[in-house]
Amino acid sequence: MPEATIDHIDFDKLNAEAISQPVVQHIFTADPSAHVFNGRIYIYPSHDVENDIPFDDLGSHFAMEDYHVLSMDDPHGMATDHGVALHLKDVPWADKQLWAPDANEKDGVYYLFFPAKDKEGIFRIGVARSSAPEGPFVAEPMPIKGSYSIDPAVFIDDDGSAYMYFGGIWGGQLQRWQTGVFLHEQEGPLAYLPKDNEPALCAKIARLSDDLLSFAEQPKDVVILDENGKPLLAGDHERRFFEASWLHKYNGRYYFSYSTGDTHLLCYAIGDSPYGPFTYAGRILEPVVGWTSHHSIASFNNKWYLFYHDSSLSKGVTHLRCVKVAELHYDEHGFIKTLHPYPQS
Ligand code: FUB
Repeated sequence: MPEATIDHIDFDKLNAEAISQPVVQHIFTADPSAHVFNGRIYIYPSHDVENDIPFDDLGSHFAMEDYHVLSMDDPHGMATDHGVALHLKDVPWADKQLWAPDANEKDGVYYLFFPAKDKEGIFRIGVARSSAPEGPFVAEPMPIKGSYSIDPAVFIDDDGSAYMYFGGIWGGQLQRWQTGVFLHEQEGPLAYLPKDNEPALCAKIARLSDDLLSFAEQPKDVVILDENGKPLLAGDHERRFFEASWLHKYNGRYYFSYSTGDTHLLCYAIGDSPYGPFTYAGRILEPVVGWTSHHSIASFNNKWYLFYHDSSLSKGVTHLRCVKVAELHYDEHGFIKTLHPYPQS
């Protein structure tokens, strides 16, 4: 990942023009997964930290060690920080890099789903449980069997079925799992990626077991089709999946949204089943300050909101981000109106 070029940005001007401001400013937060529990908005973000790890294209400098849960009684206000909800030292199988989490609730139990590198340097996805949405959470002793890569997002459909969407290319290692075993002979974030004229790698979906602690099936591809019904190609950098899966349901249809990574866009695709296929439908958010873009979408009091992040609070430091929220609007056909994070810039 190239370091953001920040010298040319007037941050006072940019912040004044931004469509939203950080929901907390005392810590750096990113990758917000938002849910409404008991009438309150809960945000499950990554907790970004300063460190001396050199910048690289694998994201090694994203060296997060714990999670804090934030909550808000109104999307336009500041958030409450509930403190440490889970720490790396309390996850028996994990070694480093607590990346983007998600959470959900079933039968009064709150589940935190999170990726981390295990002791062999392989990203796995773990689960932790709590009796309260803000935690503290107690981690299972082992990651989900058969899990890999990053960025879990758990969607529970109206019939109670729960699905995990996950995956991320480059530092998220998804490209290393194409044969079903972790490929490690070649080095670097671009090894094992398909060629530009080949189908893009897909996010994964797996239905979860009733207790939300394991996969109930082998993960399957989340296929995104173009306007001709063909899977997006790997060279289609402005539309293909990179990381940051999210699934929400709007007017009975399934909206799969994601980041395009190296082109810094949040995009979405629409389908008629949680498994897809999904047809590419457009952009949700134009690039923000910083390299990564990540999000969630939630409804509160009959309005829809995009929870996202940028690096404005740190004045452009890529791995020191801040969570923001902005209202989302749909047109009469169900298409999302693209947001411009700094409309005048
Ligand atoms: O926060 C670490 C990683 O950066 C996330 O897992 C990705 O989605 C990107 O936001």
